[in-house]
Amino acid sequence: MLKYVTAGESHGKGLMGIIEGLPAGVPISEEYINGQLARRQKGYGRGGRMKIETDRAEIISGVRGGLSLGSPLSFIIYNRDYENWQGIMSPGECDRMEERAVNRPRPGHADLAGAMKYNHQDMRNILERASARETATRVAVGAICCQLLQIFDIYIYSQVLSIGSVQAEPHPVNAENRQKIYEVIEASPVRCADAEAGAAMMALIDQAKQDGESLGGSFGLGALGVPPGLGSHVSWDTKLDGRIAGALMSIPAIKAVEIGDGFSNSARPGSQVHDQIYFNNERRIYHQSNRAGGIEGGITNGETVWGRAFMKPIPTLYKPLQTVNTLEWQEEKAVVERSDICAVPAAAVVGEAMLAFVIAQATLEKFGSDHVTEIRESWQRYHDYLKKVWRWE
Ligand code: EPS
Repeated sequence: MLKYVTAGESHGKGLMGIIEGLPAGVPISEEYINGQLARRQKGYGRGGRMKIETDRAEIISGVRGGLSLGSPLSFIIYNRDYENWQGIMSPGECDRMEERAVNRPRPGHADLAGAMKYNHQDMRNILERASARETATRVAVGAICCQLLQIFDIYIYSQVLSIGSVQAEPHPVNAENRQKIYEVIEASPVRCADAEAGAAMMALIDQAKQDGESLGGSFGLGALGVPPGLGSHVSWDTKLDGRIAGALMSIPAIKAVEIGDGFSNSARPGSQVHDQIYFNNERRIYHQSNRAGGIEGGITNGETVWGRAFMKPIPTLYKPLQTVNTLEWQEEKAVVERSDICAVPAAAVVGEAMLAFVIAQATLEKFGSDHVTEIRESWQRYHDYLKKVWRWE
């Protein structure tokens, strides 16, 4: 079973991750991981922290000579900003703790609910771990999963589809155009394939900044090259759509997830929703459409797995909202922490990582073994079987 755990506070020494269950023989490159971390740091509307950090994952264990060993893979990402938080976030003596104590919880953040649950008077003890800074570790984990998936020609993509009220048309991504669209998206400061919508998104972010506001939005994402048969219909927790939705929903500020045309399908009659099945000698068995998002009954059906995640606006507002000072017990304005105006483009990169993790986990469930060579053999056997028995290409 592929699993991972992360640790680290936003302004502590650093962030760490441990991945267990990665087979031996996967080519792992720190440079590739760091390239993905750099993608997460970008995006129009991000705050001052990204100017301080240059996130780099240092692999501590589980890799030798560029190949995974089959043992737990661990890494550390140091927080450069920790230097400025000595005595506030130190594990030992903290003589400056009061300077950055938080007792005016931000509506929408974990501050108040977390403080109640863990009985922390200083809400910094909650926000430091609730911070989306933790998503740097997820991107590193996802990058490692992508390096496994690339062996099987499975590729993950994402694109920003809305920021605030500005919507963009989704650009269909397939094996042929994926590289070209990737370049367009990477060149866009908001990771949007539609240049006109992208410009409007940036103008909206500028406006939000002026108004002391924050903005949410949505991104589409998908996995190309996924074979039929990942996930399972047999139990609630084996269904792949549920697992993907859960993984995406666990990203800070994501409050809704759609698989395929999930939302609009609910308003259409069945004849306009379900992807009909065809057969001819050239294309063999296939679907003409993919409104299901590549998953039927919780099992991948061989089409692109795709969906969309929706992010609420970041809870830190420079024009703060009404809250309660829990030391003085009076109504006041919420604390203003340095933050982003909009982090949807970064969240899209995190979404890719979570999708990569779930697809890698399901791939290993179906074909898993201790070494990549064995997994490849099992993968090939299964594809030969699909071709012969089910006429699937
Ligand atoms: C983030 C680091 C944080 C925030 C942001 C994401 O750094 P700092 O708090 O030092 O500015 O910029 O976190 C949030 C938006 C949040 O709500 O916690 C990062 O590395 O992505």
